Amino acid sequence: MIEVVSRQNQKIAILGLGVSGLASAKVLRKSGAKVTVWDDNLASRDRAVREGLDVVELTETHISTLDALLASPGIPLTINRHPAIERAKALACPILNDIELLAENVGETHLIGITGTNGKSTTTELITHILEKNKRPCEAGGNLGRPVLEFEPPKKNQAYIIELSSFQLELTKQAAFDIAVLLNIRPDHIDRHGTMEAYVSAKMRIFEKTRSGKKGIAIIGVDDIDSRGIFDILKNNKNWNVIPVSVLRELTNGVFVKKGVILDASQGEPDRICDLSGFPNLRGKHNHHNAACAYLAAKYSGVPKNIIVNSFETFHGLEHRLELVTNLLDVEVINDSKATNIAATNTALSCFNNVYWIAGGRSKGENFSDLLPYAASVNHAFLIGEAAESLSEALSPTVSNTVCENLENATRKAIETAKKDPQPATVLLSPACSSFDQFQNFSSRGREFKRITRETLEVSLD
Ligand code: UMA
Ligand code: ADP
Repeated sequence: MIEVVSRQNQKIAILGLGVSGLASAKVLRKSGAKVTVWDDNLASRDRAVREGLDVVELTETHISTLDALLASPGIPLTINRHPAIERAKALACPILNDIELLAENVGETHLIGITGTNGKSTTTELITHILEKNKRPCEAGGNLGRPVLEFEPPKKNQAYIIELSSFQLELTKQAAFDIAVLLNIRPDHIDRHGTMEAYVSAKMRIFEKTRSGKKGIAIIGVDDIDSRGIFDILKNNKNWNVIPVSVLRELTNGVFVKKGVILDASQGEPDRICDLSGFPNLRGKHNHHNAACAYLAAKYSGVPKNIIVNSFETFHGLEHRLELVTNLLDVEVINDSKATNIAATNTALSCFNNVYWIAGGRSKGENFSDLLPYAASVNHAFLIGEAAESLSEALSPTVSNTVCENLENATRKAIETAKKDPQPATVLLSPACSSFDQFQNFSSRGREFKRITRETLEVSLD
């Protein structure tokens, strides 16, 4: 656990008692702050009372006594702004998050931040894997799932590798990352930020600060228009050494991937780093992009080239990201439950042929017709959740589809139909939507998909 000495004796209230809020409450209390907590959900408040936390409603009177209000990432700050945030702003009470507290308390510890619409978790895990292979003490977390204040205190040569969502970056103002990676920006979370511009400017906050007297390393994917725009703004900034990355074109001043080979032209003539095509868990252009960014983060963390390349080979893919569930009876089943936006699903649709596709859930306000250019591989779509009807409307008549009640029906139907297909087929769960209408999160949706798949296939094999 991190010791938050910077806030000793301060009065801090925590809003939201999910994993990050609870961790913050415990760490702050242990570090000598005077902590109160609040959650809009009664069961969460009851649990907090059982844990001995001081539950106090965030009234104007209470907020006016505080040194700071710590907001969990899920608390809306702009669109449908939470009333306690409104009150804190009106009373000029500082609003912060756990990333700021970490940065305040770990001195010069090597901090690598990773953001982007898609590929954050994969790249965070990949960088961690490479640094660990180089025997560097590493802690990985943030949006990845582990709250950053649960990290072990910094050891000698420590690296913290932090996945950062736009929700977290909205409140990240003082934290300075030695290496900041922006993978890509595609429409996502418009329901939270209101506009694409607001989402892009939250992402850009990763480059807000650098260490005093030291240039930061900014690694920026330049294959989409918004990231390219940020690259153009930052490239002449004297506080950053800015390195572009592309999988779509050759670069004279950055790192690019050509026919699966990473080439580093960031310091002159292209240096051939390695051929990624043989690495089973880094398949697809999107993973080549993640690997090229991870290569740079590792290079600037002092890892020799041969260790980086060996680590690519031994990297295990992540659960719920194009995860192969089974390959039986000429039907390959893929769990891509983490594809919660259109760009991620389009990546998945481009990787397979003859697809029986399961999609839907809660829309994030994107335009579903943006799926059409990538849907040529789809044989039939099985649509679920709140977004099923609007997905059906956007896909019809180009993509034949059926609105199903739930994941169970959709999966059974998709597998049964795929089995009857004389051609090899892929059943793909890649929802292009969040899971929150029917599941607790993308992991429970993915696990449920795998359970139903196994049950359905076992019955067929009997
Ligand atoms: N709550 C309120 N009022 C509200 C909203 C929420 O009281 O208006 C309460 C809920 O009742 C609940 C708690 O807040 O008890 C939940 O807090 P939270 O949503 O911030 O969730 P945590 O469990 O703290 O998890 C957060 C991140 N969640 C979100 O960003 C929504 C996790 O990212 C992250 O892994 C974790 O901190 C550790 O750092 C998840 C996520 O979905 C994976 N991220 C989004 C994404 O990847 O697309 C951004
Ligand atoms: P994040 O943490 O940003 O959500 P993940 O690594 O968990 O990213 O991957 C989420 C989804 O996006 C998966 O479906 C995965 O196949 C896809 N994906 C991964 N990397 C990329 C990328 N660079 N570009 C587009 N899609 C990607």
